[in-house]
Amino acid sequence: MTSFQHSIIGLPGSGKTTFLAALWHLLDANEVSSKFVLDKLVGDHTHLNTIVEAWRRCEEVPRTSMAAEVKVSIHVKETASGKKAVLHFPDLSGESFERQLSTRSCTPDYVGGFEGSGGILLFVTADGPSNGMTILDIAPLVPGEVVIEKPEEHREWTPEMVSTQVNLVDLLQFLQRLPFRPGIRRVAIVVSAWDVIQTPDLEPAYWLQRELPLLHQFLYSNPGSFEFRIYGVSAQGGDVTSDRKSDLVVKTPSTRIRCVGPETDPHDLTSPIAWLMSSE
Ligand SMILES: Nc1nc2c(ncn2[C@@H]2O[C@H](COP(=O)(O)OP(=O)(O)OP(=O)(O)O)[C@@H](O)[C@H]2O)c(=O)[nH]1
Ligand SMILES: [Mg+2]
Repeated sequence: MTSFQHSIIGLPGSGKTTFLAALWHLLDANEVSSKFVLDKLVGDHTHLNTIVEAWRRCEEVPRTSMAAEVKVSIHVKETASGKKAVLHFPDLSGESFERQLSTRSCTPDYVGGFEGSGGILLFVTADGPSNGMTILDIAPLVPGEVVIEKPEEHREWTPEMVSTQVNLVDLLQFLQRLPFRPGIRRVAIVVSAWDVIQTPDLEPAYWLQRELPLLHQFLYSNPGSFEFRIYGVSAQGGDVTSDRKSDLVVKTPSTRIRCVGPETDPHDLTSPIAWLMSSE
């Protein structure tokens, strides 16, 4: 049986925990076709069971604090071949990544997470302001003169001062230097909250190029370090804090999930993970 240590990267609120909750339900419930299914229940699933309960009730999963970070392990079986594997994922807090960015350091455990044979799930939410706008982009839209504020007094640098894509590129650049082992890593970009996208049939790859061009260009121009694919994922199925919730709770839970991207069935959240593990 092969063991895959996958890594998850994502700033606060990028949809990491909701994805794990939906994945746990999908694997356990067998309601829709997926590339792999749950093989057996081994180990401690307290965290997965806690988050999946909220997910099944169409409630927001609790945000992950640094104190609540855990690793989960799932024994799965490939649907087509019957091959068995153990998948390990950390559920890290977005705050840990912010800390890594501002202190320029990370834990040995984090480094170890990138040593194994798995790949990386990198999360970014579609449910946020468009990134990368500068005052020059906005200027023509604002009537009157744009007043450029005077420089403020010195403030300590924080990751919120720069755009999401700059932070994500920085997090990926960490992996290109020691102590991380060199080599080509697979990265599945998961654009979460894909349900907020108004344009039907929008390609996740096009979304990435339009919304996060720096991240796209970085991945594209570093084939010696990263091989990437892009998926649009709605792990919740919609905004559970809105009126949509009443429509969502009556659905068969796994059919709320949407996954758009290469080689995937419409509800199959396992597709990005299967690609991380495949040899093609
Ligand atoms: N509309 C919509 N919202 C989503 C979806 N998935 C997650 N969200 C929302 O995104 C927010 C953050 O989700 P989390 O899964 O907690 O994000 P996280 O990356 O684990 O955040 P931290 O634990 O703070 O690092 C929550 O308000 C979720 O309800 C989705 O598929 N659709
Ligand atoms: Mg979380």
